[in-house]
Parts: sequence; structure tokens; C-alpha cells
Amino acid sequence: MAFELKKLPYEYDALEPIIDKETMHFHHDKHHQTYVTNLNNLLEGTGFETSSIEEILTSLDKLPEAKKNGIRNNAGGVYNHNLFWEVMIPGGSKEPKNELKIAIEKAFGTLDELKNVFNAKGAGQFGSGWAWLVTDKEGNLEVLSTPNQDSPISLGKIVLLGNDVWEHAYYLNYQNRRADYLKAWWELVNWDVVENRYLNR
Ligand code: MN3
Repeated sequence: MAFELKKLPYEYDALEPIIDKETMHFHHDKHHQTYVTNLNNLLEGTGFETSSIEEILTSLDKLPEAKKNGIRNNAGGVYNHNLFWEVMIPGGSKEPKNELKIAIEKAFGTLDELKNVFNAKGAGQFGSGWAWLVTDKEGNLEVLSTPNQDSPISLGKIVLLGNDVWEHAYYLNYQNRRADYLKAWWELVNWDVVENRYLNR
């Protein structure tokens, strides 16, 4: 039961002009595919061949020491990118509603302030990594960043939204202007998916 590369839920050019078609092709077809291939190879002989990606990322301590870092990086790469494609939609989906909106206002005051905090985390992540909006079981929201492909689910968090701040995610279009990419990216967020994730936490 090897992992497979999930198909994009929209066309490669559907997120333009925020994310260009060429970036989407190599990000999904090359980078994401490589994580899937590496993960399948690394899992051979570990006893985790039939585990879910969530099981793997919450059981890192139980992995064989020699393969632990590789599996952590590549399983994170698979999980994080699956989520990344899913939380975007061409044109975005307006604004948070209902319970999610209330939770955002409780934690951050306003949606704009959530964006500020999130963008600052993403811009401040040295080197490669991710910015995240996560929740606990009780519904308390938090923004954090992780290095490399580390995933918040390994920290016991429930992931609602994440933005990839590796240079491969934005360099063709934005070069070194990571802050511009972070700011523009909000126009693509699928708040319906984020709300569903929040309600099903
Ligand atoms: Mn990436």
C-alpha cells in the first residue's frame, strides 16, 4: 500500500497570478513526487509500510534510528503538501465564518491580525520551512512555524492551514521577496476547507 502523489484539485495555472503555472508544475510534479517516492523507499522493512501518514508523523520515536530523519522529512513533505494544495482554491473563498471566525477573533482580535502574525512567522522562519495555523482539541488557535518539512501534527497539534515558505514555492515569481508572497497568498485560501478542518478537529 505505497503512498501515491495526490492529484491537484485544480489546474496548474488556476492559482495565477499569485502562484504561476511553472512553479505549480515543478512544486507538485517534482518536489512533492520526490517526497512520496523517498517515503515509500524508506518505509520498506520498518513495519510502517501500511501505516497512515498521520500514524507515521505521530510515531517518529518508534522509527528505526537510521531512517528516522529521512522518514520525518519525507513523510512531513507528503503530509504538508497534501494539505497545502487542499487549503487553496482559485480566487480564494472569501472570509472565515461561524465558529472559526469566533475562534480567530478570540485568539487574534481580527483576521488581519491573524494574517500579520502568520506572515511574521513565515518571514521569520530562517531558511526553509512552513507557517501554520493550528488548533488543539478544545479549539484554541495558534500560529507557529516549523523548519524543513517538520509537521505540527508531530507536536500534537491539529493543522488547519499552512503556507510553504521554501524558496521552491515562490522563487520564480517573487525571487527573494518572501514577504510579498506571504501577503499575496491569502487571496488563495479556501476558508471552507479550513472551517471544516476546524469543526472536525
Ligand atoms: Mn514545497
